Amino acid sequence: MPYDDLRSFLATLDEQGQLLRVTDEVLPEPDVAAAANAVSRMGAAAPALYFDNITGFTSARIAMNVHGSWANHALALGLPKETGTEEQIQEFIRRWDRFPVPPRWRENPPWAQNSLTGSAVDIFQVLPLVRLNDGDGGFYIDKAAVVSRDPDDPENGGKQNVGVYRIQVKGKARLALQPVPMHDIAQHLRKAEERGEDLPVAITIGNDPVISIVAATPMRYDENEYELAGALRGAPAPIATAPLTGLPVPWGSEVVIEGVIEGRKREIEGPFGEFTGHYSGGRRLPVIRVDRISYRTDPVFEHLYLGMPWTEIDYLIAANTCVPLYRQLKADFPEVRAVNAIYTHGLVVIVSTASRYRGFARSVGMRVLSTPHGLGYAATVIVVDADVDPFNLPQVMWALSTKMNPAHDLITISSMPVMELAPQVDTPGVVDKLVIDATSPTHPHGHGNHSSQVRDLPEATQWLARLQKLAAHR
Ligand SMILES: [Mn+2]
Repeated sequence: MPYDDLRSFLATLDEQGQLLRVTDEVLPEPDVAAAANAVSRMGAAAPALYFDNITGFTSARIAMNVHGSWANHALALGLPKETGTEEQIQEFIRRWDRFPVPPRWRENPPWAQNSLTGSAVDIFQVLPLVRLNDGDGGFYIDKAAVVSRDPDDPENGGKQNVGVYRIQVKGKARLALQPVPMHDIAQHLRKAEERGEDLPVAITIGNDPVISIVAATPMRYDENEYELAGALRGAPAPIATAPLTGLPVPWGSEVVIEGVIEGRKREIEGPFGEFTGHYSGGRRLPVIRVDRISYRTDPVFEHLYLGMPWTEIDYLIAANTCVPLYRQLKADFPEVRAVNAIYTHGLVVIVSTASRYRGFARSVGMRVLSTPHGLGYAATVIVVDADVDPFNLPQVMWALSTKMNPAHDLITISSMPVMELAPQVDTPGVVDKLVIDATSPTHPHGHGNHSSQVRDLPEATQWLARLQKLAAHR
């Protein structure tokens, strides 16, 4: 059964042994972030954390690491918590086939219980903010879904956007937001600024678990995130109208912050420890004026720790990065078997494909670079044969070890776009991209000696099933 809000999902995590309640009194800093950092070192079945006894706060509730393991990611999709990584990605691909499933409007959202408007707006009254990494320049909200419309086509539901962007708290009613130029909200803001307008936004915090997944999915500009949520949930996503901006927001959110990104204004934001595992410095970024906050009584502040992999963010942006890339490649190249973009949001992408003729594999690799996500992220693409599982890193290393000849198989393309946060570049936003062709050369070719590859024995498939049966009945 799909989750309509965060609380029902937390209850399931609890039942499944995937929620750890920290009931001892803890300091807001560094305890909350340090615990979330530590829980991400507990591996692929790590639990979520729930704090409700925080020094200096009377009724603060903070949930961390809600998506921070493959077990929790599986439960968010309504799968058994033991479901393996590739199986989850396969299921994600199958469910995407149901896209689009239109959302359903629902009355009486829980966040309508309380509100602050005008001069009473005070983010600090609603959210128990804590800093995450010790070099951060302030308080961040980094797991909110930000809703906005295309100012040139406001009625077009496809061009609406629901996305996760990092947000720094600058004051009681003031935020800064990072719109990476490759992301949809950057297009909305550019259009608003060309019109000399502000861009209305609704920032929703403490969402049902599928909203967080779709908000972090690199969908095409005109694809509606709620319609993907419906496909993933197997039921329409419940939404409601935000009272001030009229924007469609998740029905079940804990907190809805409304206001505008102020057109043509920039202020210093940062530093912030990012998903790359490195800090971004201070940069001039857009700012938000907050005009209204609606919130559920005693809201649960859902927060996300990120740092050196793997942390919650790596689980949140793993499957949902692979699947759109896979679908977009598959549309042009049916020979593509699988796409692994689970490492650091696909800064490295591994594609396995069959080849039709010489140069085919490298062409598939080049196509990765011009997909919507590839433009801002894929900096290195490794292409492997169809019989290499891109999720099986020992097999990928075997392909690199034996198939790749640097004289023929490295293609560098200079001065390509990448998001400014990529730490490896000389100039922010510009990178030389690399496609590594680690496939067996296809005829006609003049190099290598790959005619005698050892294959699994034909009987091995039967034996695998037999051994698995034996192992299951130990
Ligand atoms: Mn979008």
